[in-house]
Amino acid sequence: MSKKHNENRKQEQLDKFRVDDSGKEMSTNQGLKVSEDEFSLKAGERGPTLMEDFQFREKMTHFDHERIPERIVHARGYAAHGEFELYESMKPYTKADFLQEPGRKTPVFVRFSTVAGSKGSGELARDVRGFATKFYTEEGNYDLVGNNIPVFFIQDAMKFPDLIHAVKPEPHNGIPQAASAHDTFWDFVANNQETAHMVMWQMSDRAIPRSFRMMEGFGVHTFRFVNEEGKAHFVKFHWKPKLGVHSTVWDEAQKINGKNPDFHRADLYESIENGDYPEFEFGVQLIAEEDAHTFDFDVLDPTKIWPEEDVPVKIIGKMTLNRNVDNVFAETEQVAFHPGHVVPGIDFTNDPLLQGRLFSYTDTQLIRLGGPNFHELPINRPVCPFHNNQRDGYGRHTLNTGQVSYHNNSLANNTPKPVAPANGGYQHYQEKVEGRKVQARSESFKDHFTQATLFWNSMSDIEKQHIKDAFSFELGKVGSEAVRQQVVDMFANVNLKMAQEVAENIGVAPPQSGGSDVTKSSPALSQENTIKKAKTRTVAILVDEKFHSEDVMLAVRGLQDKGIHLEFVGKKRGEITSNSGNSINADHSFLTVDSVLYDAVYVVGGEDQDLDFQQKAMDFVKEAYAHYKPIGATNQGMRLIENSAIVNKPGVILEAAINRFIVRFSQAVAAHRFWDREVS
Ligand code: HDD
Repeated sequence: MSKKHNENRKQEQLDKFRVDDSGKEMSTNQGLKVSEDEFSLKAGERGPTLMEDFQFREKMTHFDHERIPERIVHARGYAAHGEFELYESMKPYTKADFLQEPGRKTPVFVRFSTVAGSKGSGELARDVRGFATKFYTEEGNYDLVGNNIPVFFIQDAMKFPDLIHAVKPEPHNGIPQAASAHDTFWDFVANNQETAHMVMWQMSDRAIPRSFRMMEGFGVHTFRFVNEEGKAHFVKFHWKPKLGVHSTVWDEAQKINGKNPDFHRADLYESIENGDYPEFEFGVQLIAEEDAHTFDFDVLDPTKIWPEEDVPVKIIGKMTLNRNVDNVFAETEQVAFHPGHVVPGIDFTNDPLLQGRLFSYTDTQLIRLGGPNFHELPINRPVCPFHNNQRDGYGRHTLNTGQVSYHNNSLANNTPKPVAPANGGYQHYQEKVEGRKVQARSESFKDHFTQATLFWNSMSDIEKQHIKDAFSFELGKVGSEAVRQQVVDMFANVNLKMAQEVAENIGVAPPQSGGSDVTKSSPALSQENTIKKAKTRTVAILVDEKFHSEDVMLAVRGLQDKGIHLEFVGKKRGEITSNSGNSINADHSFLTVDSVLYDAVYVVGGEDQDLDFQQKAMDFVKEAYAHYKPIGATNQGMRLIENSAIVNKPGVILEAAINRFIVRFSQAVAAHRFWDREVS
């Protein structure tokens, strides 16, 4: 399928580096034409390989060095290009150039990731998702390096290595991969109680998203907007997916990891190839600096949200991802994000987690990308010019000409020269700072449970059930009884009944005291209140010999008109013949796909449907039913469902009239899941 090009400045820049090798003559890296690429140079056909075989040495040496260290966190990721368009000027709040004129477009590159797993791990791990955006602005790169959860586990970067050591596979046996369900993670949680709020999110459906396209993104920290007059506002950043926020269920997520560990990247890649460009609106929450002390939390504390009902999210723009990468290593693997990549008008705060990040990200790129010139890699280059006196180092590309590489100088007329703030030079916000040098936690950072309970209170019944199930699963895998006990005792401070129910499931004493008197809730936190659409959902159509051609084609057209993506699944891949003699091509067989890979199932069957089809189709349907997914049937498919226990259950649509079927089934697909089903 042809790629739709996003003709923007970043793409024009990347075009200069794109190379198409197809149809070309083969050569060595020195440009020497190659005549033989299958056999090394030997002393006689059965003799030893010769040292002088430069071609073999070049090929093998390159191969031997083709891996770089994976990211210490967020190793498993996938990325795409796109553009950001501003709806509303932020001029009153920030002088950032890309946020001034409505309609202004800025190229972006976004990398989504899981946190704990290695580069090859399954994508449906119960985990936080990274959501890192590089804006290639005219004033330099601005990186918003966020997550799909708006708070963090810890308050001070000093603890980051401890947190990550605890969640990664345990050092003595390297187990488990991409999972938090083990002793060291929960031991860390119980002994670092500022984790409470984030752990509630991590145990919620947010940690098992349906798609990267259906997650929110958050800058997490409080940042500063600074306007032309030098006035500052505290700001939090939000990405809101136009398709709403949707998740899988845990049993499904675990099975997807086996059936298709690339589920999330494939979903992103294919959506973009199909022209179903993922869209996220960009929102800001703003608090004037002088109002920062009017809240019952410290705005610098990264374990706190600003409830949207108290501080509304102002939507100011939209990001559209419209181009897949050409080369995953060159772009996705080599992209280097950094919260310290800012532009004039955007500044930091004293959030101690953010402050530490400002050190860590450059440091990690030095080992990962092999030296200080990673900004020259095509994906990392700003689209505006850059000049300074930094030179040399591994892999330097630029040929800086001239005699001078220092400042101040007179030989080059004292250039490159610093730029005054009025002309776009970055100037740090002149915050007045005074205090004693201490290693301590601020008193205002010591409430760890109020917002954890706010989150719990905001959940629907089914979301609460999922949280309890998640705790029970995760802690159920913890060997140490003492750790299990400490964790439920800790979470009794969030909700006593929740902790007691979990305790019952994991074989420890239900806590007798605790509880919370927080009654506040924030409806914006519940996924039940999100946008629901059928558009871009995938449906498996189960079809067998002698299916009713006219009805099926009508249904297919109707569902496709609603933006639903359909795939035919049969007993075998290839041709299936209809009752009128024409045929369709099954995209998949029951062997190659599974109901967990689809949003919904539509059973058509066929006049000649045999026992084998009936059994396999019903297995498919039953699993979809157990995961609360919409199920539809027409024609012979109805007979199958009518004879089963799921007939007349919520979200199970049997409808002979195809036009009515299209309406009812597409509404069911939009609903995402039917939680009011009894599932054993
Ligand atoms: Fe981080 C990568 C997000 C705290 C240190 N982080 C990384 C990525 C994301 C985040 C999305 C992947 C970027 C990519 O796709 O290449 N990190 C966060 C958020 C945090 C956070 C939202 C809290 C609000 N991180 C955090 C702390 C530290 C780090 C406190 C260390 C002090 N993070 C890193 C890192 C990584 C990284 C080790 C690994 C690879 C990289 O930077 O480029 O430096």
